[in-house]
Amino acid sequence: MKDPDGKVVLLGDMNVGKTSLLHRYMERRFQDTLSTVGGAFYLKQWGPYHISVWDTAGREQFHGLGSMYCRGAAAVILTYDVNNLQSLLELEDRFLALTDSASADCIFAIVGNKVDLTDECALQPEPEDENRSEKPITSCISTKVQKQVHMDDAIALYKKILKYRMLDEKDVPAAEKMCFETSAKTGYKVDFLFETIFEMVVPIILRQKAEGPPQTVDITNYKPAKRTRSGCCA
Ligand SMILES: Nc1nc2c(ncn2[C@@H]2O[C@H](COP(=O)(O)OP(=O)(O)O)[C@@H](O)[C@H]2O)c(=O)[nH]1
Ligand SMILES: [Mg+2]
Repeated sequence: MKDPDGKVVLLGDMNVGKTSLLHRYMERRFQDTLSTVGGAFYLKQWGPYHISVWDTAGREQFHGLGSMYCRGAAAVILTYDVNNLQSLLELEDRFLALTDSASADCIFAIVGNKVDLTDECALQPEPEDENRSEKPITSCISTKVQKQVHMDDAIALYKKILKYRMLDEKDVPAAEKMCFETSAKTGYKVDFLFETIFEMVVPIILRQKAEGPPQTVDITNYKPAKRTRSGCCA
């Protein structure tokens, strides 16, 4: 298998819909019961590049695996459930620190999923032919359950992330562009989310390639030094 050129990681609490979002995008469907076994990834061909998109199980921090998943990541998708305020708070409290190992120029997206439960307009997937990237964020009138988390809360979190990463607002994509509301169930804005991220990841891949492989130790061909009789290494 070809090595991926870049890496995107989905992080967020259990049950926010990470696996469903990825499944919707890659498999084009929604399945009510999907289990996440450890961390799984899909390989997405994007132009000439292969981008690995990692799903995580949501409890990685307890096993110290979260930062491993994020190592070298070109983009991190922080996912919450729009009907669960706690799931947004957890992103800052538990998941943000896991992104320390991501690429220095890693881009961040904040995604509020399950918007089909609150917004009438999210009951339909987006029409295919729309010029999606030109569309401003519009919030539609809720006729259903009252949303617990609003776009403003996500935008505030995005600004905290910039502070945490010591980034200047003028050097990164605008908060309004990087906060999304999706429904894995109906497909609402799911393609838009992933395609926006993949577009943004390409320049990071190019930069990573130009700089060469990261400074890591390759242990696949490592042979331990032979021990001499005296116990010293040869
Ligand atoms: N209504 C609705 N339910 C969703 C949506 N996305 C996921 N779910 C449901 O939420 C639960 C958790 O989804 P899952 O993808 O396993 O979440 P994960 O733990 O973050 O991977 C499942 O019962 C899904 O069917 C969505 O967009 N809308
Ligand atoms: Mg999952």
